[in-house]
Formats: sequence, structure tokens, C-alpha cells
Amino acid sequence: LVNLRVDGRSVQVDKGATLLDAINKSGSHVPTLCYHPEFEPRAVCRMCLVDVKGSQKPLPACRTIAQEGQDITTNSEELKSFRRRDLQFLLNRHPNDCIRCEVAGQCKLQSLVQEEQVQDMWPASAKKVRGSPEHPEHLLHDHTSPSIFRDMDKCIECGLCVEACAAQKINAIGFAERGSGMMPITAFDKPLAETGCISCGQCTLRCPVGALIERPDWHRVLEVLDDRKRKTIVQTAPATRVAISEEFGLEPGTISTGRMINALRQLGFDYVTDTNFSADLTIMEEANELLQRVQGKREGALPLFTSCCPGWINYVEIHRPDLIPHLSTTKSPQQMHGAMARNGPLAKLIAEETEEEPFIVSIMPCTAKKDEAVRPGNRGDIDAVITTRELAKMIRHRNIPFASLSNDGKYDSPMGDSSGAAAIFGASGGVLEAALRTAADALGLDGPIEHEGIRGVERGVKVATIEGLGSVAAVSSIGSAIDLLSNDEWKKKFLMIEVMTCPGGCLGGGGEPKSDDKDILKKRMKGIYNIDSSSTIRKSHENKEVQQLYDNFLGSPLSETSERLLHTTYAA
Ligand code: HC0
Ligand code: SF4
Repeated sequence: LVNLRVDGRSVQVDKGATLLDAINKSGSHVPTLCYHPEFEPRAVCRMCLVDVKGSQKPLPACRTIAQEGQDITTNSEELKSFRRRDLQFLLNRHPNDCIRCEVAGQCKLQSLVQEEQVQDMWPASAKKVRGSPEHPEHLLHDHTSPSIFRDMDKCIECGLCVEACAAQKINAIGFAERGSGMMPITAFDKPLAETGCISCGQCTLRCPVGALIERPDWHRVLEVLDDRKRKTIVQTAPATRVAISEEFGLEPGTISTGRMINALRQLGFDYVTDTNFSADLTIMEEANELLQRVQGKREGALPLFTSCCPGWINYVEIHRPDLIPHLSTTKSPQQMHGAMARNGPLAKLIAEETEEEPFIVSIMPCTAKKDEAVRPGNRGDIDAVITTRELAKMIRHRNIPFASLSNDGKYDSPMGDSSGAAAIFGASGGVLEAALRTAADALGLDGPIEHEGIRGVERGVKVATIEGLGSVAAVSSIGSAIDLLSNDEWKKKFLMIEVMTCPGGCLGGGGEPKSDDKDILKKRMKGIYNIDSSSTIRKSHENKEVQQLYDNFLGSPLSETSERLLHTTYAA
């Protein structure tokens, strides 16, 4: 342990901890803009400069390792005035449109400016923003991606987006220029839609301001809800019910399924249904697809890749079209749900009440799901996809007291029942574990229901070998998939491979609440697995509503109707 003093108070931290860790532990506070615990600190924003007794100049707390006996001051008049000057510099270059900014109220720059009462020196017309005569060369507003909006006039050059994209090994954004003109841009300054961007949204998760955000669709959803002309159906993804809690001050990992359902009803949705229902349906189709491929009864290569993660599908189509034959043709649960709500028993029920087509909304932890909904072959089934963060905004805008709602809301039927296997779709390894539970029963194997070996939120590849079946792999983060696929070993080793683009799976999705807690994914994961372990039904094929759907509408997995509504194709 290391002993030091922060603002006159003694504090002990682990060896290797930074001054920032010590400051946070001591109860003192320094602001940060460019720091996130996931990445190596770059110390460019200078907000966390502190005085260290004996040092000639202030040091950045985020990347200075704490030493025995150090005496730290965080809030001298000189440091405070330095921070204010720096904030003023950022503010002078920032547009004056905070009042309608999508991240208003959750922007780190706004919060610091407000706290310090920094004055903006220049009117909007005189702002030195990029695209102005000083920086005419860079694309400023880029709304070409179906998932991500880039408004670079709001950028404060912290570099967290560059780090986030590099951690994904996609590198669609990088730094251009040097010194004070340095800014993150896309390769050749192309619009995002023309780059290698896979819409994962990890950059939006880390952007401390409103420069990179998910394409906002919640305004349109509220309009339709308020209009009350069309019946509205909403579906909620597995990972949303846990992470939404954080937006309203509940402990990370808190399961808020019933609260979320109640909030959705208060927002005015007519039918509140569960993507988890379609996750169970996905397992039925995908497990049978795997079986048919193994038996040589169906086109397509082995190992089989899961197809539910749209960032992964984007990656394959853009960067590795040679892998397309390995992709499962099974649609993702989101898209199956859309197709069923549009064409299945629920659609029939609604058609008895009104001729008007229902408006179908998904709540997803993911930005790439916006992209998925407008893919050829999917277009039209889902009318709007909003992220967990956007849902929280809608709830706040309507003054719904989320945290104090009772947690007893229930999904509507049909399309509301689900198993524990569906719940764990939200965590890396979950889709695979769900498939293994069903495959084991189908093949009469006597295995465990839980597969610890493929659980966990860290980036990397987790492997499990099932006797009588073979080896399977769960890949957490697209960067790890890129590594795994860099040579052909995977072709020999595995029967099935799950790839989730975001570290930890959907619970770490680009549309989830922003957090500076380095253990946030673990906390969310615990909540997700708790839903599973407390479920009475834990296997997808035991979902009664899914069984009824096959009996009354689809016939069987891979039937003609299933193929038409629940499967898709890919193109390079
Ligand atoms: Fe996921 Fe999904 S589990 S991709 O991680 O398969 O976004 O939560 O909704 O579609 O069910 C995300 C989460 C989903 C889908 C499901 C799958
Ligand atoms: Fe990179 Fe993902 Fe952001 Fe695209 S969405 S720029 S791939 S981090």
C-alpha cells in the first residue's frame, strides 16, 4: 500500500494506483474530461492538474502514479483559475445550442461550465468552430449513418472516441492535424456511412459531450404516442431492463423489468412485449439450422456464426464478406419480433380493432440495431429503434418517477413470455449457452444447464467443449473476433461461434447508459444472470408461448412460413 495526503487528509491506495484514484478515495474531487478508466490516460484536457509538494509544476492526476509520502493539493486558487481558463477556451469554440442538445443535462462540459460559472466570451456568430474560415477543410455535421450522428463543432478533442474505436480494432476515426488544431476525423474525412464504421456506438458511449451520439429517434416515437392514432407495440431487449436502473440512480445491476414495463405503459404504449420472447424463438430456428448444416441438409458452412449482433453482421459484410457462408440465416430477435408483430397472431388481434398498421418500436442497448432495422429484408418491420439512453430521456421528459415506480409490471401476451435462456442473451456467451441448453435436450445429452466457461465480460474468446457435440466459442468484442479470424484455426476447432461486437455483449452496448465505473459490466452481468437463475423456465424450447406460436402459426422451425418471416440473407 501507498500512504499519501490529499488536501490535508491521509489516504491509502494500492501500489500502482494513480493520484486520481487517491483523490477520489480521499473524498476530494478533481474534474476530468478526457479520462475513462477503460483506456490509458492521455492527459490532454488538463482538468485534473494538481499540485504535488516538491514538484515544480502541476501534474495530471489521471496518469501520475501515487508515491509514498506525497502531499497533494487539488484546489488552490491557481489551479482553479487554470481550469476556468481552459473551460473558457473550450466554451469559446463550442456552439451556443445547449438548450436543444441531445445530451443536455448529461454533458460533462456543460456540467463543469455550470459548476464553475464560466462566462462565454463570444456570441454564436463569432465562434471559432471547425468548418469556420480557420478550419474549412473538415466535415462538420455528418448524419449519413443510420445509427450514429457526428457533430464535430461540439467536439472537445478529448480523443476518447478514437480510443474506443481503436479498442474495437475498427479505427474508423483517428486524429488529424497537430497541436491545438488536432481533431478526430474519419479516414479521408469521408462521411461515416462510407467508412469501415460498423455502428457499434462505443464512441458514443465514451464521448463526454454531444459530438458523437446515437441517431435520435425518440422525438418521433413520442410524437406517435401522443398522437394516439396508431396502435403502438414496444419490445424491450434483454439487456435494457438492468441498465435502465442506472439512469435513475438505482444501484447498478438492479433488475427493473416491472418498473420499465410500467413506465412504458405510462408513456402510452398499447402493447408492451418482450424481445426475450423472440430470443427463445431465435434459439429454436438457429439450433435447428445448426443441426441441418451438420447433417448436410442445408446450405451454408460450418462453424456456424451467430447472426443476432448487427455490429458483427456489419463487420462481416464490410470487412470480411468471405465469412458470409458461415453466418446463420436466422434473423436477430429484434427482427423476428418485428416480423411476428407485423404478421403473426398479435397483428391479427390488432387488425380486428383497426385497419391502421401498428407502430412498432424496439428499446435496445445497441446503436447498430437502428442500422439493422433498415437493412434490406428487414425494412418496414420495425418503425423506430431507440436506445436505453433514449428511453431514459423519454421517461424524464414525461416526468415519470421511474425509481419509485413499483417493479410489478407484466408483459402483454402474446409475445411476452420468455425463459431464463433468453434473459442471458444480453451477456456475452449467453446466446451460445441458450443454444447449448436446447441442443443438449434435442440430442438427449445429459449436461449442465449452466456453462461457466463461456461467461464473463472481458474482451477475448471463451471456449467450452460439450461431450457428444464439440467445441464452441463465445467472442466478446469485435477486436477479439478480428484476432480470432486472422488465421484459419477457428475453422478446425469449433462447431459454433457467438460473436458480440461490444465487450461483455449487449450489456456493454453502445446504447447503454454512460458510466465511469470500471466494474459496470460485471454489475450488469450479475443482474442478467440473476434473472436467469430465478426463472422457472430456463430453456427456450420450454417457452409455452413459443410452442403455441409453432402449433398455431409457424408449423415448425425452418418451415416455409418460418423461412419467409424469420430468416434473412447477407450481401457483400
Ligand atoms: Fe442484444 Fe439480442 S441479445 S442482440 O445482445 O440475439 O441489442 O440486450 O436485443 O435482437 O434478444 C442487443 C440485448 C438484443 C437481439 C436479443 C439477440
Ligand atoms: Fe468506431 Fe463503432 Fe464509433 Fe463506428 S460506431 S466510429 S466503429 S466506435
